[in-house]
Amino acid sequence: MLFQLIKKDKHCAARLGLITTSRGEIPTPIFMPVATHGAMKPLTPAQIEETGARIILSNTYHLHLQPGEGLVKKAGGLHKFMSWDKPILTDSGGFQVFSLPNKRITEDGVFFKHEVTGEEIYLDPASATRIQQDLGADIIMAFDECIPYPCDKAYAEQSTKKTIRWLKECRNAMTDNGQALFGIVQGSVYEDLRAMCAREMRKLDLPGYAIGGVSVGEGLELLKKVVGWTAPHLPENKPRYLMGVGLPEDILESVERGVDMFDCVIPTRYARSATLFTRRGKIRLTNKNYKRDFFPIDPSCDCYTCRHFTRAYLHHLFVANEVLSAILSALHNIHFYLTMMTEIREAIANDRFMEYKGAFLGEYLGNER
Ligand code: PRF
Ligand code: ZN
Repeated sequence: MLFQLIKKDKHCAARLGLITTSRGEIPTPIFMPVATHGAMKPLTPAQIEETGARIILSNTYHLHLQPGEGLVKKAGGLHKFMSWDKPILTDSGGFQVFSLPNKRITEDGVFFKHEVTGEEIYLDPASATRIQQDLGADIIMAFDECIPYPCDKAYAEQSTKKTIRWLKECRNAMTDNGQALFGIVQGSVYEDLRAMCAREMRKLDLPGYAIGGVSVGEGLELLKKVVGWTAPHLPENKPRYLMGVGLPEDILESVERGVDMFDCVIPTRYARSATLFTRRGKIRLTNKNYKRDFFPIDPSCDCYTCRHFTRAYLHHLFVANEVLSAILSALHNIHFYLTMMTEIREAIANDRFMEYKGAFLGEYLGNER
């Protein structure tokens, strides 16, 4: 994996870049749709491609529990198993395991119970890395502790030091087969811990770095601060990935502060509950106002859904509980996110990111406020 920093916007820290992998190129800033179990509820890989997705995210935790990395490896790796030949990034399980109610965290790893069988399972830096190698991901995330919010400084400090130590164990567990390991900066909402963690991790000279432990209930103002404290300490010539973020406004604020990669379940999850993104804000399609609305979801959108269907038809599909409601809505929402990312890249190329952000948010939030 290779990252080229193409240019920086003259008026903020936004960056235009290009990631090159053996499975294709990824222009940055980029949004990665989420296929947790190796499937993007409810789209086929052909439909995912049609949204313009260049890279998707999948999860170690879920695939380890079901069907198990051994089976995926036997099937020829995750790309072949799910029939997606573009890049895949896998998250390490560090986030999923730490959000479970019954877990036991030690200095070396985490014990937890299988959701269905109740069997005790253990994950640590070495096993999380090996699982991701077996899955065959192009980008592998380090096993970290995602610190909950709020968190006192003493806990945050010892946890962050452990995550740094775990990163070294992940790197030592890597065998060379062309996969790229990204470190994950933690440090909760403490500026000095974020800086310390970033400085320690960059010494390892990894192919990329993530900012973890955000979007855990701290709110947009703190998220902006944490990104602003962390990004400047990361190497300029490596991609920066903000994990699990977020809403369009979160992404715009973070691009402005120098983030290159994002992932979030929001576009697909919202699609299933009838919430669709438009340039003028979110709309809730089950609302009876849409029963006789014969306009597309977003008249300015050129996705398959908007080219062929009306709000009234989607309203009907949701009321009738048809599977097609989720498909058409997910196609539109992911297309909405990826179109925003394309426009972000064009804006940075022309040193106009701040104008773009202002215009986008003016229109988008204007109707929600
Ligand atoms: N660590 C990992 N995955 C994550 C996070 C993290 O901190 C987050 C936090 N928003 C989302 N996904 N490994
Ligand atoms: Zn559309």
